[in-house]
Amino acid sequence: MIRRNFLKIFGWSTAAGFVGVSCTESTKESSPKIKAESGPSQPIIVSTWKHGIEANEAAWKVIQAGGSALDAVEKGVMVTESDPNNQSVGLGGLPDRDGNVTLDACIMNHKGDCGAVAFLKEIENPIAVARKVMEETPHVLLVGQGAQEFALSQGFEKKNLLTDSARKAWLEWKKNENYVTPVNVENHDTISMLAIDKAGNMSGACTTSGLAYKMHGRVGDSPIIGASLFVDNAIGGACATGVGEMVIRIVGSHLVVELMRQGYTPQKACQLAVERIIEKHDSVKGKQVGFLALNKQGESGAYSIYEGFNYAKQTQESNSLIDGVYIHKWSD
Ligand code: SD4
Repeated sequence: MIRRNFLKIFGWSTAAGFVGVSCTESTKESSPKIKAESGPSQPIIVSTWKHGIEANEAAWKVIQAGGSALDAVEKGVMVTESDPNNQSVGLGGLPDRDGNVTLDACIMNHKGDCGAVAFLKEIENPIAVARKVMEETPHVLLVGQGAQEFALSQGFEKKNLLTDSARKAWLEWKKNENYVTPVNVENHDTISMLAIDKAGNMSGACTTSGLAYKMHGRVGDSPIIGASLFVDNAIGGACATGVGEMVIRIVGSHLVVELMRQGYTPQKACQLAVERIIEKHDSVKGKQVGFLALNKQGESGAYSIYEGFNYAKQTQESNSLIDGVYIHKWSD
């Protein structure tokens, strides 16, 4: 109904080195010639970083109650967005160099529908706005003021997202103000989540406050479908975390899904995408990127440039943290 009104208002009738850590998940390679099949699978959720454990719990409840993967990923990552203690996502996110908290998010369902917001200010749950973009507009991506106006029109409320501790950290950074955005475990823990529901459908979501102390107006990979997130319900899904610029340059998550389509395991597909990044950059020194992938058979894998990347995996049996495989140690 809202969508119909929207279309009416706007007069549109149609929608437009070495491997340091071993990982037990899906390390075997399959022939790249064999196409992945979409078969019935058990519900499963994977999400980036330790905070994924809590997010998975919320998402799992949705799925256990018979909800869709789309509802699950949205509700799941909202937990992280609303956590004031998390300094990389939503409320409490570290600001840009001028002290503004600006948020990026995207969501994609099993039909390939997708929605995203970028450079969004003062809205606690950008993922929910991204879903509204997907469902209530003929567009995929809204940014900045337009995204905020849209959110307000949908009933979202403005809120100051700069917490005292994020402000303190920013003021501390300002003392030696120089445009370096260190990328380590402290400032790059975007949450990306992939889920398969009881019907066997997959959806994904990604949400972040972006790199800490970024330039005002900078947008990373997180709201870019294909870069931070891609889902193909016939094959599987992939998502990314780390330096967005490097992910965008290779359209990373789409690449991972296409590699799975060619028959690579999620683990190997993530590895090949990381290797592509390394190949395409003169240097990746000190810059982290990690990919996480889940195929329709419920196999998962993760791979990153540097050590430290992990993901939370929720199944019927457990919700546990799994170390990804990496190429470099931070001390390299
Ligand atoms: C960005 N990819 O804005 C995000 C930051 C991030 O894990 O992931 N961090 O570039």
